[in-house]
Amino acid sequence: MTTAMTTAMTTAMTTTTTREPQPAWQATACILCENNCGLLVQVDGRRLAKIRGDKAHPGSQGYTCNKALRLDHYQNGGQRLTSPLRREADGTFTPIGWDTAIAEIAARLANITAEHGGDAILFYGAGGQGNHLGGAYQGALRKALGARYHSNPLSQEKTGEAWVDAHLSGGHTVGDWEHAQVAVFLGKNPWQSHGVPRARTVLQQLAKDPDRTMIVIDPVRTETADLADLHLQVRPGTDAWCLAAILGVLVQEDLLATRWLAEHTTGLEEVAAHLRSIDVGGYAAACGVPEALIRQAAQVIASAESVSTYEDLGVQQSVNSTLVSYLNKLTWLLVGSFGKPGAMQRHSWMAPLASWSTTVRRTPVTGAAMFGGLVPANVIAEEILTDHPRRFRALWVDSSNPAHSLADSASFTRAMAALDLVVVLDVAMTETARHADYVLPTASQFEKWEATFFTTEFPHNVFQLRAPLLDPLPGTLAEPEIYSRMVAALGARPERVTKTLTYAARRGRTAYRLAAMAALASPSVRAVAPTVLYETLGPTLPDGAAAAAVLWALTQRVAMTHKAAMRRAGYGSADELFEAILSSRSGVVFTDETSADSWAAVPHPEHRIPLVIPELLEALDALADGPVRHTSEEFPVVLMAGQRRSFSANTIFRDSTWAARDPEGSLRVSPDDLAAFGLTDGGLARVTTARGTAQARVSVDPRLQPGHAALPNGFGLDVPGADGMPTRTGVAPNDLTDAGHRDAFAGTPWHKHVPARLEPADQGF
Ligand SMILES: Nc1nc2c(c(=O)[nH]1)N[C@H]1C(S)=C(S)[C@@H](COP(=O)(O)OP(=O)(O)OC[C@H]3O[C@@H](n4cnc5c(=O)[nH]c(N)nc54)[C@H](O)[C@@H]3O)O[C@H]1N2
Ligand SMILES: Nc1nc2c(c(=O)[nH]1)N[C@H]1C(S)=C(S)[C@@H](COP(=O)(O)OP(=O)(O)OC[C@H]3O[C@@H](n4cnc5c(=O)[nH]c(N)nc54)[C@H](O)[C@@H]3O)O[C@H]1N2
Ligand code: SF4
Ligand SMILES: [Mo]
Repeated sequence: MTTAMTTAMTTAMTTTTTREPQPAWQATACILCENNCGLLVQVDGRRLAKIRGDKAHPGSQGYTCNKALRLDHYQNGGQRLTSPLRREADGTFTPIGWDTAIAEIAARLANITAEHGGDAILFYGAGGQGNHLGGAYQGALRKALGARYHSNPLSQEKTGEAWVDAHLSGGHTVGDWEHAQVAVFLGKNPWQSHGVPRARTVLQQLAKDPDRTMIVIDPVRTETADLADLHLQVRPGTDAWCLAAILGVLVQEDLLATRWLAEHTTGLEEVAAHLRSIDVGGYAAACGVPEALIRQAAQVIASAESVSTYEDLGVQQSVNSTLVSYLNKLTWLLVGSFGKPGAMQRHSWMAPLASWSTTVRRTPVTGAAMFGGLVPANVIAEEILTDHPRRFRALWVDSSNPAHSLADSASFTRAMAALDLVVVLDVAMTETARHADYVLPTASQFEKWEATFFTTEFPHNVFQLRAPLLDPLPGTLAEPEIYSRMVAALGARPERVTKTLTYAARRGRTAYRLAAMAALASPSVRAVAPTVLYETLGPTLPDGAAAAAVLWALTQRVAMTHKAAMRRAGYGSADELFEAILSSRSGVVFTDETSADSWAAVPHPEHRIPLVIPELLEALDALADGPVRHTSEEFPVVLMAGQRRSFSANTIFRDSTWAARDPEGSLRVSPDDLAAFGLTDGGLARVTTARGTAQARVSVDPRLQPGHAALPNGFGLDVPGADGMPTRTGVAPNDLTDAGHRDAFAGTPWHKHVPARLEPADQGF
């Protein structure tokens, strides 16, 4: 052994023995999309120093995509708020104490309800992609104020689908991706946006398996389309014709699951009558897909043992979106692909994310239908910018950035200015917070107990309660505490019951359950139940997990509504499930479901699915002479304002350096359009729509068809630079969109279909 080697070994040994103990790997989850992949994180000081997938997470099983590894840019990259702020008459913000903030806001809200009623207060948001636990407490504040109007980003995407589902199977449906023989992605690019758990692995498995088929309906040759067996490359906005043609083939070529339909559905004859006359060739031409390919897709779907479909923003934020949801669901219903392995399924919830009802309330001013129980995001500004006596007077925003994410940011900002009171709960000074009267700084999602209610997996539905990785930043509070203080300040805390339940909680869960059931018989207690649980059961929960108190009630609900599935998952009672959630850091399978559960959930007589939705059959007929194009000579290009990419994540990252590639979020154009509009790859373009104009970096993308261009979502944030002045990176997509461009039924936006003009931008722009 040489001296050098001995020295090296001694050094190595010394380093090993004196090395600081490695920080522990702590379990949490990614907060960037609905899959919430389980993560293990090593914290160094206040930094999320090392991040990897958590193999013990029952849903993601160690999987992550590239984005999760950048989460320190969320925790430490943005301009965190550390004090409540009040806007003064001159527009500047004054830091104020929490007690002052809560008292002043409560007094102003009480004045508004006294003068105009609780319906004058609109609540927007209550959780983003990673944080829904706080939202579970917001209901208590809404009820304390008698506020019945609320909304969130689902009203920009899923409400049309929710209404269709409410008619058909009665609730949210999801694909059984691991088992589906045919998987259809409609306006959905899971390679980039996920949605399907462990998406890239599942897509690759589908692509490799010769017995399974993947069909992608997308105008763009996406990464998902690269893996597909059949790519129906529709012209943007023409999916209704494409799906109607597929359905036409199913009926006209006798490809229906006739016996299954007779047994499990009603209304087949009426629906078939509308499909029998469809001019398949004509509709194929309208959507730009070869007729032979449409016929082949129909054959594949009809002969499959099981079909699962996923429709997302490519159709839900485009023309005819509610009709397209209906036609999509008819494709799997008419071939009998519901409630069997590999097919579409109903599923359990820890807490439902919306209401699935065919009885629809309307908004107070414009009378817009509130599918899913939500005020359509696209009408909010109109509901405010009017002298109508029932207009909204106050807006409460939590975990959302509507001044950036709703169509036509300029009109939304004007609407905010017209209100008597705007309160924003956020971790950072956002485009929305900037226009608030009060900004309340919250602890980040890694500084508090958190969870999401994106429990949409079948057959193994997963719920994870995340423990904090770090202490809250001084000056911040978690949302459950803010809601609890607000309810108390409004005088809505039931003092006597709170005392009784505090005492019962100390005596154990059984005593607590009995006392809580008695107390909840009173409507005024029930109204603020979440904050009562937080204040009474909360303090008895281990490790400061008071925010988990609401889960006690939710697990009781699971035990009532999904008892058998909960038992199959290994929990004999609600309390057993609650304890498992509290002690498991990587999440639990809370229900193990079967296709029989799917059928049991169908709420109609004999669990038969009624196929007829009269309004939508009328809309189907209207396609025969409906407008196929919405572009014009002035605005010849269809701009997709908000494409999901490998470095886009809504507006969760405010630090533009998080993106390892394309930090400006370029405007993608087809090679033909590059030439046609005189643009240069890497140069600047001016994008103009009827609503606004913006300048973007051009990147040529052969995946796009001519006449179709794309900007990413989440860009164009106004973040203070080194000099304190706001600097903007990339284009804010909703400077270009029009709130009036929305679905006739659901009011959902046409973000993916914005007629635009592209020109070279000179340096002086
Ligand atoms: N990387 C990343 N992932 C995300 C997010 C993110 O910001 N970044 N956000 C999350 C959120 S909030 C959501 S809701 C999901 C959304 O996930 P997706 O819906 O998958 O995302 P998009 O890229 O908006 O649109 C999907 C596809 O629609 C296609 N499309 C555009 N126009 C049309 C059309 O007329 N017809 C059809 N059939 N397709 C069309 C586009 O080419 C695109 O491939 O992603 C989630 N995941
Ligand atoms: N043009 C166009 N517009 C779109 C879309 C599009 O494709 N094109 N997509 C739409 C879709 S699908 C969606 S989902 C929306 C998303 O848009 P938004 O609803 O605005 O959601 P995010 O951008 O995710 O913003 C989340 C906010 O929560 C804050 N936050 C983070 N952590 C916490 C926390 O712990 N507590 C609190 N209180 N706040 C926190 C963040 O700072 C951020 O301000 O955008 C919609 N708007
Ligand atoms: S798929 Fe990616 S962005 Fe979505 S939760 Fe998992 S790691 Fe995060
Ligand atoms: Mo979304």
